[in-house]
This record gives sequence, C-alpha cells and structure tokens, in this order.
Amino acid sequence: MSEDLKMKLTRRGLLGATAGGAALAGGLGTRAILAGGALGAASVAATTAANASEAANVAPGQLDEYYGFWSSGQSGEMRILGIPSMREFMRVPVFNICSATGWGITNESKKILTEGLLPKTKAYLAANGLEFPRNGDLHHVHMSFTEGTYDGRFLFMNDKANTRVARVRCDVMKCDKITEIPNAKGIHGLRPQRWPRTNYVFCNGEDEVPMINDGKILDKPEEYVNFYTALNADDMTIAWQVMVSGNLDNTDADYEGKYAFSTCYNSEMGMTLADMTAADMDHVVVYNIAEIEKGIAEGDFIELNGVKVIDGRKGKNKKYTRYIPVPNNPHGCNMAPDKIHLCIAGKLSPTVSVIDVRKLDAVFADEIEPRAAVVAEPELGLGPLHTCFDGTGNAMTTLFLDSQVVRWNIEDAIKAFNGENVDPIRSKTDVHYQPGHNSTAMGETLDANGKYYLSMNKFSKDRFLNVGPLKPENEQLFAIDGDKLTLIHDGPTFAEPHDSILVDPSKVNPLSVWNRDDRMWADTRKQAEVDGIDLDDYQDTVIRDGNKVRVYMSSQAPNFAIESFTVKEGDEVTVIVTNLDDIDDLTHGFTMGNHGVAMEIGPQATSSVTFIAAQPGVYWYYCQWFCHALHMEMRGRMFVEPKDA
Ligand code: CUK
Ligand code: CUA
Ligand code: CA
Repeated sequence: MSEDLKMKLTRRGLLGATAGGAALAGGLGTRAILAGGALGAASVAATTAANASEAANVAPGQLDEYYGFWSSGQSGEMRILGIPSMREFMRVPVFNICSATGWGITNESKKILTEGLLPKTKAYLAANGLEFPRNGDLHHVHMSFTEGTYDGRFLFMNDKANTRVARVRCDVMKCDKITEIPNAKGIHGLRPQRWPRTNYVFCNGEDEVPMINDGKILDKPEEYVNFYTALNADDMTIAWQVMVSGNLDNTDADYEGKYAFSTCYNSEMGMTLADMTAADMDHVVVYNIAEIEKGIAEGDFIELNGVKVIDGRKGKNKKYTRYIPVPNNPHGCNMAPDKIHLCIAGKLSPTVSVIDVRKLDAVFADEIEPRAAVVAEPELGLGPLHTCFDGTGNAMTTLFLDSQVVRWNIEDAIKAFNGENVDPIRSKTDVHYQPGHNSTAMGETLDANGKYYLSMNKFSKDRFLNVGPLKPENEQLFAIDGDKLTLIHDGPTFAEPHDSILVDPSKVNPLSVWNRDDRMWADTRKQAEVDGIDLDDYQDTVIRDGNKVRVYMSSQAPNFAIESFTVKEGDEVTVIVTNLDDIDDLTHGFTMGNHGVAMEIGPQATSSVTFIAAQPGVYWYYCQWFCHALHMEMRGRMFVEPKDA
C-alpha cells in the first residue's frame, strides 16, 4: 500500500471527515482533511440540465421504460417508480404501518407481521403493548432470479432495525411473508441467489452478539459472533447459518451458484468507532455454498434456536469460508454481469478491490493465498460506497465524500494493477450530494444495459425550497452516453432513497384484479365456512358468537351491502368486506370512525379488521378510497348498545 493511501486510511482522517461535518460543507474541507490534495472537483454549484430533462419526460399517458423497485430506508416500505420519468407509482407497506391500506391494521396483514416473529420477540413486544414492531429499516430490495436474470416471482427485502426479511409477491405487489432471523442481529446486506435460481436469499447479520444472547454474556466482545443466513426463498424458512469472524455489511452472490460474499468493516471486533477503524485491512468473507450444504447434510453443525449453524470462523473450517483481506472498512459488494469480477468498494479507502471469482477454487484448494484473488485495486476517489454495471465492461462507483460517480474500466484497472501505465478512470460526474447506492437498468443481471444511471443521494442541502430542519434526500437520473453521464432528472424524495433495482417490464406482470381464491384471506375464508357463509356467493350477514360479532358485507360502488348493524358495548367486532367490483382500479375502503380502523379492499379482494366496540353510541363507517361520484355517500352506521340496556 502506498504511503499516500495509508495516510488516507488513518483513523484521524476518517474522524476529521465525519466529526467535523466537512462532508456536508461542500466537499472542499473533506478533501483537504482526508486526501490533502485535489481529486476530481465536486462542485456544489447546481447542475443545470434544462434541455437534458427532456430525456426524462414521458409524455402524458405514455408508459415508462423500466420499473424501479425502491427501498425506503427508515420509512420501512417498498416503492415502485417509473424510469425514466421517476414518477412514483406505488408505496407498498412492509415493515411500517399504513393508514391508507390498513397494513398493520387488518387481520390479514397482522398475521403476516406476527407469524414469523420469534416467540421471545413476541413476548417482549407484548410487554411493550405491541403485537409486532412498528418500524422497519428497509435497505435493500432485490428480485428473485432464474439463471442470472429477474424472473418476476418475488421481491425480497431486509429490515435492519428488527432483524427481519420480507417477501413481496410480484403478482399483486403485496407483502406475503416476513421472517425474523434467529441468532443474527441487524439484517443488513441481502441478495437472492442468482444461479441456477433463487433457492436461497442470503442475509448479513451486521451486529455482533454473544452466540447465545441470553444475558449471561454482556460486555465481552471477544465472545461475540456474527451470522450469515441462507433463507429458503420458496417458503421463507431458515435453511442454514454460518458463524463468521468479524461483522457483516453488504453481500452478493456469483453467477454460478458456487459462492456468496460479504464485506466486513469490523474485523477488529471493535465496539467503538476508533476500534472499528483501527486495522489497516478488513476482509471479504467468501462462502462455499456446496461445501456448506454438504456440511449440513453430514451433520457438521450446531443447532442454535432451531437453526443449523456451520462454524465458518477464521481458522476453523476452511472448506466453508475464506477471508480475503481488503483495505479497511469496505462497504459495497457488487458482482459484475461479466460473471467474473466482484467489486468491493473501499469506503475509507479511495479504492475498489476487484476479486476474480474464477480464482476462488484455487483459494479454497490452498493453491493461492486469498489475497491473490484480488486482481485490481484502482484508486477512484473519496468514499467509494457502491458499484453498478452497464454490461460494457465498465463499472460506475459512487463517491460519497467527493459527491461524484466515477466511471471506470475493469480490464484497464487490472492492467494498471499489473504495472501497465493505463488509467482505468473514464469520467467523473458530479452528483448532489453524497451518493450511497446507484443502479443501472437490469444492472445486477446478465441483461445489464447502459441506458440509465441512477444516483441515490443522501443529502439535498440547498437544492430545493427550504422545508425546515428535516430536508428531503435527492435522486438523480442520468442518461448514459458512452462515458458521458447527462443529468435528466433531479428530484427530492422522502426518507430514504436507499437502494433500487431497475427492471424491464417484460419481467413483471402484476394482476389488475385479485383472484377470489387468493391465499391472502384464506383464514377469513375458513372462518366464513365455519359461519356457514360462502365468500364467493355472498351473503351479507351479521353473525353473533358469544361476545364476538362478525359482520360480513360486500361492497359495490357506491354501496356497502349493510347500511347499519348493531352490536353491544364491549363486543369484539370483526368486519369482513368483500369488494364485488371486478373493474381495474376500483378499490374500496372501510374506515370505522373514531376507532383507529381503516383498510383497503381491492377489486375482488376480501379484507377484515377486528376491534372492540367499547363505547355505546352511533358510529359511522365509510369508504376512504374514492370510488364513485357518490363515494361520499358510501357509508353506514354501527349502533353500539349500552351493556345493560
Ligand atoms: S448500505 Cu446504505 S449506502 Cu444499507 Cu445498502 Cu450502502
Ligand atoms: Cu367505495 Cu369510495
Ligand atoms: Ca475495520
């Protein structure tokens, strides 16, 4: 490592950049502190792109070229956008609670939010008066693959805040499963297996904890471990886990189904910022999938909380994992669609380490040192976080501190690493400001193409009218023209443009109207059968079952079939609404006034909600999704009789 590079990796450099707030001050201070010299010039001047914005203009009524599936960070939902217009089409609630759709309020969604929680978690949530976590931190959304490209079955996403993984069905764009991951803490990096298909979803546990986290071991970091989890994509159960040394940040998988990878920024097992950044090098963990499966089959595991756990810690079982040293505190982990090069973003190091996955067989066979799998380490700029690809042999890496994207050539980087006098950098383009993730159309698949480049920026600063101390983030879309990136969209976004994938519409084909026999309301259907009601041949009926009342009603614009019903004070009331309309876009809602109850009922869907009618009186319910000229009139009354009347 050059002296210059070493200097940039010093802890003082890092602390200066973060503690001083220089990163937010426009870049100059940061660069001075961290690099002591000029790298590419990230200007704070606004980029004007008046004519370029034409390129992002999708004419009224015209459809976009790509779907964008967005994570929303601490908002906990998934979003669907159109590329290149950047119009936001939909918000799909996942780890959050949604007032519009009733996610977290309906019985159907509550089941999904609670059934995958660990018993211990349910117990301590209950002690806090909760059935499920109220929040989520959704960083990474990725679609299921078949043979290296998207197959339009599912989208998978992590919740760092509550150690969960969720799945969204692409046919209806609703979440259908949420699994809390045992043993691990803080699921961060997440990627589906690419080859031969997504049988596994790989999940990184970021936070270090004792192997058995029951309070017997507390402040003894030397006894902490981290867990890498393979989830079965088809049923969202845990397939296996690998215990590793150091923590786990981002993950990716190869195009052969042989290896998966994680970056680790805390090989030091430090518990303070100073200690987490103390070493010169951290590492990338390489998982040998076939060997791990063999180890599981042969019983070479311990069982922890019902999960088969392989010991892949450093120096334990070298057939399962290898540790490739890379400069301190790496972050992004991105497999190129050339099927060969894995790009590890340096974060504290201005470099990206390029690992040739063809060399990993030799690493596992002890024929070469792990570090010999690194075939390039170009110096690209300050704060490299994530890399994406456009299928041309070039890579684009976000530079957080420089507020730029650097476009560079992988082969030239390899040549330079081998001593040839070539500069792999093709161009640097300013973004506004501090980009984290980036994406290209189909960029993490074999169909990667070079049409659009998306920069997901963590700060908007001076770019929009001031809305108070909490500012929006900023997303920028660029047209890729050779090495030149032209800004075609620049727009604010609410927390947080974390990560995204841009998907060709040929891969996704959602329904417009629900199938009546959808499994989303299978439990409600069962209850209806017990109540002697055929949900398909609808009877609008009120059933009394002790102090439980079930109100079955259909809806057809602009009417609820039941215009009033009567219950007794203290009754547990379940309202089951089936939307008989079978027209595109004809969604009804059910809101029970003053009860904190609302839900969406899509065309042909059934939804249900349960509450206690605790106060006698007259209460109005109404449809809260605009459905008809007489939508305001789509309402009815609930009479709650006093207990001793
Ligand atoms: S991590 Cu945040 S910018 Cu959660 Cu995808 Cu890199
Ligand atoms: Cu039904 Cu509004
Ligand atoms: Ca470190």
